[in-house]
Amino acid sequence: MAEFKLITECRICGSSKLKQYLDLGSAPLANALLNSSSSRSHKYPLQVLFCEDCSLSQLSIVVNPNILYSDYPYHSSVSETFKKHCLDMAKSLKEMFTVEDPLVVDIASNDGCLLEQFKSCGYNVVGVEPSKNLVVKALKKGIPTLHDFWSEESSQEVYGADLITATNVFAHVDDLKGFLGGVKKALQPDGIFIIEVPYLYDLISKVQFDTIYHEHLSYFLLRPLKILFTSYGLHIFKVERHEIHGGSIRVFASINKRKADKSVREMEAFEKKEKLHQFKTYTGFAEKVEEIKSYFVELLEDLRRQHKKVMGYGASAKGAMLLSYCGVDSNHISSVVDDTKEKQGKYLPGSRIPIVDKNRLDAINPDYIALLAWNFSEEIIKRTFSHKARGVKYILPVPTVSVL
Ligand code: JHZ
Repeated sequence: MAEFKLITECRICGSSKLKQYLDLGSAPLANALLNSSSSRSHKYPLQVLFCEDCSLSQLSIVVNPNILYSDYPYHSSVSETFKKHCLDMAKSLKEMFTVEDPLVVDIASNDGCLLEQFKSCGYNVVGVEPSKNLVVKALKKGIPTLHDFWSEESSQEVYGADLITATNVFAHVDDLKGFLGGVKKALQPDGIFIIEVPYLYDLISKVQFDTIYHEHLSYFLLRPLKILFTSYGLHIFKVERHEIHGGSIRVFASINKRKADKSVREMEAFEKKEKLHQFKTYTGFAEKVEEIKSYFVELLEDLRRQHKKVMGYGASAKGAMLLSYCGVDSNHISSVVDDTKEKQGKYLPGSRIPIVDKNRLDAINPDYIALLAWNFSEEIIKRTFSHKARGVKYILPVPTVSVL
C-alpha cells in the first residue's frame, strides 16, 4: 500500500453518498513522537465523512498501517483506571459465559493488559499484536503473543477460541472483511466475539474532537455495526455502554444465533431518538470545535502573559492532536508529563513539546496542569494530589474549556 489512500466508498456499506462534516486541516500522526525538538512531523489530511446510507462516520483517508503501528508508544497498562476496567471486563465475562478450560484471544493485545486479567480469572490466553515493542513487553509478562496484524491469514495461527476480544482496535481497521473473516475462522461456533469502541454519540455530544486522528478510521454507532456484522453472518445479541475513554460501547456477537437482549433494541431506539442517522445532527459540530480551539488558545495566551507556569499531563494521542490543532507550543505549555517510560525524552508531534517524567512536576511546581488525557482526569488528579494541595489549577479542554 502507498503512504495513504483516499476513501470514496463507505467502508461498511459501499455507498458513495459520503458527506463531509468536519475538516481539521492536515495533522501529524498522533503517536509519531519526535526524537528531537528540531524534528518536523509529516502531516496528512484529516477530514470526517458521514455515510448517508448506513450512518458510519469515517476519515477521508487511510494511512498505511505499517507507518502507524510498527513501533507504537501507547502502553495500555500505564493507567490504573484502564487496568481496573480490564479486570471488571474479564470478571463479568467469566460470569456471563461459562465454559470449561476457556480460551480467549485478544486482538491488538498491546502490552497484554487485558489478557493478564483474563489469565488471573483462569482463562487460557493468546494475544495478537502488530507492534514489535509491545509483543516483547507482553512476552516478558508471560502472555503468549503473536507478532502480526489480525487478518484472515494470521487468524489461522489460533483456533477454537471461546472468546475473541477486540478493544480499541476495531476503529483502526480498514479491511473489516479480512478482520471479521479471521474472527469467523478462529471462533468456536458457540463462542463470543466482543468489541469495544468509542461511541460516536459521546464524541459528538461531548465535543471530543481530539479523539479524531489518523489511527481512528471509523466512528461507530450500533446501526452500521449491525449492518456490517449481519453481512458477515455475525449476530449482535447484546450491547453495553461504558465510561472508559470518554464513553464506549461493548458489543457482543456470535456465529450461532443467541436470544437478543433488550439492550440492542434500546440502543437502536436511542440512536433514532437522538437523530444520529441524520446528517443534520452533525452539521453544528465543526463550530463547537472552533469554539473550544479559540477558548483554549485564549486561556493559554492569557496565562503566558501573566507568566504562569503551565504543564500538561498525559502525552496521549488525543493530547497531541489537541495541541497541534490549536497551534499550541512550548511557550504555552513547557512540558507534558507521562508515566510511560518509552514516551519520556521524546517530543509531541506538531507542538514539539517535550515529554517528561513526573519528577519534573515537583521541580517546576506549575500553576496549571492541562489534563490532556481528560478520560483519566480523576486518576491524574489523584496522582498529583500534593500539587492540588498546594493550589495548582487544572485545565480541562472538553466538552468546554474549564479551569478546576
Ligand atoms: P489515553 C488511546 O489513545 C490509544 P490516547 C488508542 N489510539 C485508542 O484507540 C484510544 O486510546 C481509545 C498517560 N498516563 O489512554 C498514559 C499517565 O502518564 O488517553 C498515556 O500516554 N499517567 C489505541 O493515546 C496517556 O496518559 C496516568 O496516571 O489518546 C493516556 O492516553 C494516566 C492515567 C495516564 O489514550
